Amino acid sequence: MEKYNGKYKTYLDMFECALKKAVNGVTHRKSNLLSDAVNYAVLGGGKRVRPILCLATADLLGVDVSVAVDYAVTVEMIHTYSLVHDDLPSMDNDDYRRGKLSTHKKYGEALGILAGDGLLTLASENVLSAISRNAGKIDPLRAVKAAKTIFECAGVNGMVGGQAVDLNPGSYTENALPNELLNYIIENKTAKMIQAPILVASILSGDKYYDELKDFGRNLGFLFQITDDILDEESNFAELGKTCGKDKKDNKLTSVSVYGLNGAKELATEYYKSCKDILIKIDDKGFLTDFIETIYKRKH
Ligand code: GRG
Repeated sequence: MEKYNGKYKTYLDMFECALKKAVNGVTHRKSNLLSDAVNYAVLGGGKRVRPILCLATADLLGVDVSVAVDYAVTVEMIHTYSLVHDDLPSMDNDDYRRGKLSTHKKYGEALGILAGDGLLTLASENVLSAISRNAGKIDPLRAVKAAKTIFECAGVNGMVGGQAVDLNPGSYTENALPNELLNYIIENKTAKMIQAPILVASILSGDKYYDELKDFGRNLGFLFQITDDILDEESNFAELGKTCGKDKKDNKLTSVSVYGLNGAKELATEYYKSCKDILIKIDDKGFLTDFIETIYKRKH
C-alpha cells in the first residue's frame, strides 16, 4: 500500500502542478471575476480520477508522463466545465459541488456559463500548445489523434450527447427499454470521459493494448456511474460534498431506479470484476488494480 500511496501522490502532485500552470498562465494575465470563477471551479478540489488514470496508464505503457500530463489537464478542464454547466438551473440545478457552492451560485449564472465556456476553450488551447511543444518527443500525428479522441469522447457523440438524453429521455429512440436507455446515457455521459484519458495513454504509446484499454475504460465508466448512483441513494452531504437523494427526487433514470439498490450493487461488482480481468490481460503492475478497488469501494 505504501508503494501505491507514493505513486498516487507523485501522479497527483505532477498533475496539480501542470493544471495550476495551465490555468494561471491564462487567467492571471488580468485579474477579473471570470478568472476567479474559472480558478474556483477547476482548482478547488475534485478527486482527479481521470488525470490519475491517464498518468498511471501512460506509465504502465512506457509513455513519458511529462507528455501525458498535458492531456490529463485537458481532460480535467473538460470534465470540470461539464460539472459547472451540469449544476446550472437549466440542467441539474445543484447548489453545491466539491463540498462548496457550485460556481454559478458563487458567481452568478452568467459567469457560471462563461467559466464553463472558458474551461472548454482553454482545454483546446492547452492540448494544441502541448502538441507543438512536444513535437520532438512524440509523433505529432499520434498527438493529434490523442487530442481528437478526447474531443470525440466529450462531444455530441459522447458526453454532451449523453447529457442531452439524460435531460430529455424522450428524445432517444422510441420504445427503448429503460435499461437500453440507461446504458446509452451511462456509456456517453460518463464512460466516454473515463475512457478518454486511458485511450490517450494508449494512443501516445503507439496503440498498445488499445482494444483492451477501450473495454477497460468502458467497464470502469459503468462502475464509476453505478457507484455514483448508489452513493446518491445511500450517502450524505458531508461525505459527497453535494446534495444527495436528488436522483430519486427528480425521478431520474439511474442504475438504482432500474435495477434496485441491491441490483445496482451486484452490477457494480460485475463491472469491477471485468475491470480486474482486463488488467490481468494487460499485465498491470498493481497500481491500476489498486486504484479501481478504491473506485469500487469509494465513499465520495
Ligand atoms: C453539461 C455537457 C454537460 C455534461 C454534464 C458530468 C456531467 C455531464 C454531469 C454531472 C453529473 C453526473 C452524475 C455525471 C456523471 C459522471 C460523474 C459521476 C461525474 C462526477 O465526477 P467525479 O465524481 O467528480 O469524478 P469530481 O468532482 O471528483 O471531479
